[in-house]
Amino acid sequence: MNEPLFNGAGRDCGKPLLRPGNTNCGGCGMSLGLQMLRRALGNHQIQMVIPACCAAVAAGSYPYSAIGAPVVLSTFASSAAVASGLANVARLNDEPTRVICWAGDGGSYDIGLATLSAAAERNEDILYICYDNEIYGNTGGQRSSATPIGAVTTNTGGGKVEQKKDLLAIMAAHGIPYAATVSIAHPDDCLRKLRTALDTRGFRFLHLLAPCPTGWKSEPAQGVELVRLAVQCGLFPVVEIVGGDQLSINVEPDFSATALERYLALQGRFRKAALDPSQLQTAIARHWRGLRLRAAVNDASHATH
Ligand SMILES: Cc1ncc(C[n+]2csc(CCOP(=O)(O)OP(=O)(O)O)c2C)c(N)n1
Ligand code: SF4
Repeated sequence: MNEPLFNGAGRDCGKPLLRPGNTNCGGCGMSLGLQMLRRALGNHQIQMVIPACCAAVAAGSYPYSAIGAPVVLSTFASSAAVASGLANVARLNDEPTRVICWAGDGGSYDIGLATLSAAAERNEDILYICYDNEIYGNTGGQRSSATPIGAVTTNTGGGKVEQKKDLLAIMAAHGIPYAATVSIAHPDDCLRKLRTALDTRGFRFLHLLAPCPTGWKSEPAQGVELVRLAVQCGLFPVVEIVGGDQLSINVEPDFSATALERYLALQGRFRKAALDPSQLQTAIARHWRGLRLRAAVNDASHATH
């Protein structure tokens, strides 16, 4: 049994990273994210660290894991620290293994943020992927700091009052080699970024919007459409940031009010609250002003070199 548990051959080894019969709900965006990751793996051998979350339930207990890779299940607070340890062992043993932290928004935006920030500051050789379903899904759908304004969760009955935290900007502020958002509705851009992140060394951070039919009260078949609408209306910017400050916009939204309205209408979590879409449009416009400024600085610095 010397064969590694997961060793992709070519661009798609055919072995699932998320095996059939797993515990994820039908239509789970995180499942699609894992499938995209498998397609991107190529020849990379991987080890995964997964803190408490829906993906940890899918990983289960060895040898019954539904994840087709070696996985260390960690506490929230330690996941990036555990991944740092694994990455350093791989480095000392001269192994090419890529260490991937696969964590939800609760584990990334909130409970594991201290070690995530510390590992980024040390520029540990980790690929950290936050699949963001905008709630604590595994414990019944409580709010996180990634939950958007207006969304009803099990502890924001009238709709969340606060805006979503901008974790991508926080991670980029560490000056890490690579940070990007990935859209499962834009597979070419998504695969390119996953491969770039796998091939880059040092700390890499990817933020993947992961529709959660259970928490979002949406149709399981509409996850990709929801992400497409979120990108189109500007709610989920598709960008990448190299070296902490070189920001590129990868997909141009059209900021269509119709797309935003349809995005909200397709999800029960927004229907139950009296959300004024103009609150979201104001937040979108403010966020995009900042992104455009940073992208312009990047364009200008390229023009002068
Ligand atoms: C320190 C700590 N607090 C709370 C919990 C209970 N808990 C387990 S999973 C979970 C939700 C995780 O949410 P997220 O990271 O967004 O992943 P998701 O469940 O949505 O996949 C919580 C609160 C825990 N395991 N450890
Ligand atoms: S609760 Fe949401 S994130 Fe968790 S497995 Fe179900 S659909 Fe996926």
